Amino acid sequence: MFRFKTLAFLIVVASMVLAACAPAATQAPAQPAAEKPFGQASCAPNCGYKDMTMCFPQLGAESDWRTADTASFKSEAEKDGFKLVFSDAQQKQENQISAVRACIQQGVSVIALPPVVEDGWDAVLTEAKNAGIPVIIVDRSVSADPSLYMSHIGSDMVLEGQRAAAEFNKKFPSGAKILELSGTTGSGAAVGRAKGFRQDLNSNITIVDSQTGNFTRAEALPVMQAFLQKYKAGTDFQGIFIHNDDMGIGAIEALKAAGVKPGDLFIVSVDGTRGGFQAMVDGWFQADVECNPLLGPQVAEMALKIMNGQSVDKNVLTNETVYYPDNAAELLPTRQY
Ligand code: GZL
Repeated sequence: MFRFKTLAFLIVVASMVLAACAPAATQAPAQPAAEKPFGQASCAPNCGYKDMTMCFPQLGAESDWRTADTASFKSEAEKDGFKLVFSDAQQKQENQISAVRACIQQGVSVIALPPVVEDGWDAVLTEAKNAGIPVIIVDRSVSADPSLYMSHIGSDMVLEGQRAAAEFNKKFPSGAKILELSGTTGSGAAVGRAKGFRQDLNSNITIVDSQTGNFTRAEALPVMQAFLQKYKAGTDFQGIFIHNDDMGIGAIEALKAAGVKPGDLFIVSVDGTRGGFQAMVDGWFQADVECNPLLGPQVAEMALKIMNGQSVDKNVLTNETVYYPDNAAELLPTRQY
């Protein structure tokens, strides 16, 4: 009996020793560290604006709209206390791309890119992504794959074009012939506005001719002069769709020189700048479709969220309206741009 008990004891001890030495076959494999959200900074989740360096390779200074947009970013940086790496590309994409590359080298926290045209951004956006730098597309849109940037914040340009078309449809129920002064060729603003305008314009309203004025007063003046050489105001065309107020102001100079009077033509512009409001007060514009340039605060807020690892919406569109001459004089003093 004693020997049996001794044997049983030895078997229990041996199995305990073996169990303790056996590999932990049932332990779950070590979990990989959780991927941190793209663009999250080392100061997350407590990053403040003092930790942020925002690259803002502005496309140019071609219009009052653009001037207000730039001021919106500079004043926001001043107010919040973040560093703004600003440059002016003079409406040249190659300059914007060089500025983005310089910011990548600098290792900025975020790039806020207002693209002058829609195409040609895939390579540099891929470089930014590979460098771990988040990009927010600001104002106009890009055709690049959305996986290459965090978000787009700006206007619905197609809707702006549709709103302009609605004004012509209302004015000319029996039809009309009109001209178009379009914005920068290939820009998201000009492409979208032209698309929306044509989508909704009634079929009995004909666009007799369309030329670009590159969103500037200086370039719109000769285009309007050439139009007036070719077409008789009132007879060959009864209205003009103009993609921004600055080109509208350039066009007015040519119309005045040709003896056209305020109200002779039905003109719809876009932006809603002070210059556009003045043109409505003076009777030249019969409507001005709003396009808001004051994007600095929204972009700064989104950039900080990204630095703190928070998720952001892929596309943030500005709520906008249409302004009319009937209250333009009253609103003009209140306009911020
Ligand atoms: C629109 C913006 C356009 C404005 C123009 O969001 O990109 O560019 O309508 C500006 O005034 O030049």
